[in-house]
Amino acid sequence: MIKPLPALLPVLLALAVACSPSRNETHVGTVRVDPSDTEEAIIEKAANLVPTPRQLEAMENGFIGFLHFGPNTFTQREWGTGFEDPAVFDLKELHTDEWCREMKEAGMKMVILTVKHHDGFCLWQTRYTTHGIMSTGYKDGKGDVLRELSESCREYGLKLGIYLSPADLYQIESPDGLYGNLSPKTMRTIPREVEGRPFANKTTFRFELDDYNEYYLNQLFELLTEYGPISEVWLDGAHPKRKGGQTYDYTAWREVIRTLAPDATVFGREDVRWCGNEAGETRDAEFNVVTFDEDPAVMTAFEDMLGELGTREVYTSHAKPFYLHYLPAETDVSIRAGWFFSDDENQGVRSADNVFDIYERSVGGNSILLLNVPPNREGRFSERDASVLREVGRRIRETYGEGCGLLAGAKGPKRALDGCQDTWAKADGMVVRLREPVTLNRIILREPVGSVGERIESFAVDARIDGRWTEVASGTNVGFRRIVRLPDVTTDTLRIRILSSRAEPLLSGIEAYRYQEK
Ligand code: OTN
Repeated sequence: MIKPLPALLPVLLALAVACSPSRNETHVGTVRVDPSDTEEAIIEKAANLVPTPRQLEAMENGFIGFLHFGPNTFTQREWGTGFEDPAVFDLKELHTDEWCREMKEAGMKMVILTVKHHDGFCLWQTRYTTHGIMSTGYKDGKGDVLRELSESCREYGLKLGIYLSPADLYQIESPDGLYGNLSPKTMRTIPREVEGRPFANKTTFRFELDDYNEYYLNQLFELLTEYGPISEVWLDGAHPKRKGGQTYDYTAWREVIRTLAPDATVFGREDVRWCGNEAGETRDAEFNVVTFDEDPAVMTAFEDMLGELGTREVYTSHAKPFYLHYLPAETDVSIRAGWFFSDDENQGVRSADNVFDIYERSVGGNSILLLNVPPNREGRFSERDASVLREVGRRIRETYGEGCGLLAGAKGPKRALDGCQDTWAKADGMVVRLREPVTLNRIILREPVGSVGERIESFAVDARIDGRWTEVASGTNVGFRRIVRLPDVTTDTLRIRILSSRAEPLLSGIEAYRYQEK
C-alpha cells in the first residue's frame, strides 16, 4: 500500500536572474527547409519551432480519457462487422456522471467518445442514418449517449472529444451503403437539410463531394454544432476494409472542423500524431518537431509515423526541400486487454503500477496520455477499472499535487506556472538551492516550448551530497515536460547540466517531488 505523502517538497529555484535571452526567429507550427539551408540552418529552424495554441493546450491537458462503447460492448468483439443488428446494443442504463467523476478523479482533463467506431453504428441522434442508437430500445430509440456525456462533462469540468471513424463497415457492407459506392463528385451543401430537423447553427458549406464524404461532413456538422465545445476530433487511421477506391476529402473536413471548432485538435492529421503503438510504449526521446515532404497545412493523407522521429540524423539526411512541423504524440493505450469491454472474469486489466508507470513515461516524456476505459454493458465502469483509476489519480495527486508546483519558498525567481511558457532561464549550470536537505526521487523539467522551442537533447542532474557534486540522474530530451525518475536522494542543492542541445538551452520550470511506494 502507498502511504500518504508529505506535502510537496519545497525547493528553491535559483532562477535569480530569470533572464530572457534574445529570441531567434520563431515559427509557429511549420517551417519550410529550403535546398539552400545548411545543416546548421536546419537545426536552428527546428530549435525555434513552436506549437500552435491548440497544440500547446493539448500538451497542457496531458492526461485524457478514451471511451470505446458500442455494439462491440455487447457482442464481445473488438472489431464489429457492420452487419450487426442495432438491437444488439441492448443498453438499459447509462451512467455518464460516474464515468466523468472517475476520470476527473484520475486527473484527466478531457474524454473522447467513439461516437462511431469502424462498424458504423452511431451513438448520437444523427439525421443521416438509422444505423445507431435511434434503432435500439434505449429510451425507446430517443437516447443519445453523446448528449448525456456532454452534459456530464459540463458538470464535472471535463473537455469533450469525439472519435468519428473515417472507416465505416455498415456503409461499406449495406447494399445502399455510401462508402465506396462510386458516386460522382458533385457540388453539395453541408449540412444537407432534413425535414423536421432544422439546425440552430445556420453556417453552411459548399463542396464538390461524393456520397460518403458528404455523409461524413453532415455528421461532423451535427457533432460540432449540437453538443457544446468539442476539443478534439479523433481520426483513426485504421482500415478494416476498403471499397471502391474510396478516398477521404480531408481538405473539406479540415475546413468544416476549423470553422465550427477552431480550438479542436485533430488527431491523426496535422495537430496530434499517433505515438506508433497501442501498448503504452514510449520513445526514450520523443521529439515533437517532425518532418514532412509536403506542407502539412495542405496535405490530405497522413501516414502513420513510426520509428525514429525528430532527431538531427533524420533532419539532416532528409531530401530537401521538406517541412519541419510541430506534432505532439498521443500515447493511446487501453486499461483493458482490448479497446471494448468484454467481460470481467477473463479480460485483463492493467495494474495501477503499470498505468502510473505509463503516465510518468508519456505525460513525463513530452507526449499526451490517452487512456481508454471502456464502459460495460450496464453503462458503468467496471469496479476493477475504476479502482485502478482511483489509485492512479491518488498517486498523481499525492506525488505531483495540483498545478506546476514550482517550489514554494523560492527566493527571487518568478514562479513558472504550469503551462506558462513566458519565463525561462539558462538551463546549463542552473543551481537549485533547497531550504533544507530533503529526500526526493522525481524531478520535473520543462522547456519554454510555447515561446522558444524544443532544444535540449540530453542532460544530467547533480546533487550535492556530503559537500560533493554527484550525478544522480540523466536523460534525453525535455520538451514540454520531462519527469525524471531517480532513486531516493537526500540533498540541499541540485545542479542541471545540459550535455547536448540544438540552440541555447533554456528551462521554464524545475520541480522536485518524492513518490512513495509504501
Ligand atoms: O489493425 N489495426 O488497424 C491496428 C492494429 C494495431 C495497432 C494499430 C492499428 S490501427 C492504428 O490505430 C491507431 C490508433 O491506435 C491510429 O489510428 C493509426 O492511424 C492506425 O493505423
